[in-house]
Amino acid sequence: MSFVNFAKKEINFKIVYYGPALCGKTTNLEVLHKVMPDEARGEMTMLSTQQDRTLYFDFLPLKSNAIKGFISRFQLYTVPGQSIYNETRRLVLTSVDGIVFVADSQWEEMEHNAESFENLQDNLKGHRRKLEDIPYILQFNKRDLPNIAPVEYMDFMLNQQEEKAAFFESVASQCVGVYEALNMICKIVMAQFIREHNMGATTEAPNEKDLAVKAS
Ligand SMILES: Nc1nc2c(ncn2[C@@H]2O[C@H](COP(=O)(O)OP(=O)(O)OP(=O)(O)O)[C@@H](O)[C@H]2O)c(=O)[nH]1
Ligand SMILES: [Mg+2]
Repeated sequence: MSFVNFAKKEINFKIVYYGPALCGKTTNLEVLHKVMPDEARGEMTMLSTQQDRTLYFDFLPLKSNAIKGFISRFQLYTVPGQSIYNETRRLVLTSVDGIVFVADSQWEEMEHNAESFENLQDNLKGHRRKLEDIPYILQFNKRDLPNIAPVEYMDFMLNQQEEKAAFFESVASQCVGVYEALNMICKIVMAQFIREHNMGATTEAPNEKDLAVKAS
């Protein structure tokens, strides 16, 4: 859950990139780390196997001034997608404030996407939480590949909650759609924070200037 340090005027938000194995979660954080200016980003931490598969999680801290009078720190995490690491995935979801569900757009991955989405909901239950109570968005990745499902199909497959989530198309390896997805989840997470803390209209949606991202 978001952590506020009133003395330091800091708010910490935890965002988790979730999704099936090899869908591009780590790539999202890597490209964000590349495009963020030094003053907005911290060190990226990765713990991976020799094949670059995430073993525990990847971590990228970002800083923004989007809530006036406060420094907002967004802690971006990924989970390991391989099915054997479910306990780790469950742990990484502890106190999550917002989720980017990254789906692989290739037809042959549709089943894995659906399984991972269900796995996300199961793991949240382990924390006595429900997906519909947590800000989340969908990111349909690998749109550059030839054998991909139409977005309408993916939306139909994954977006059946009563309150539909926003979705984004992306090519994470080329930094296409990555920033837009991050911007949206930050915006929704902060809006929820402001509602819950009765802070009134102290903020506007974070935009590229707020997050101090330079166009790459
Ligand atoms: N063509 C294409 N390849 C991509 C895209 N995004 C990521 N990849 C590639 O997909 C592979 C897996 O990407 P990762 O980011 O490591 O995937 P992951 O979801 O972190 O995988 P796990 O850590 O095993 O769960 C890498 O070779 C990436 O370069 C994309 O949009 N298009
Ligand atoms: Mg990874």
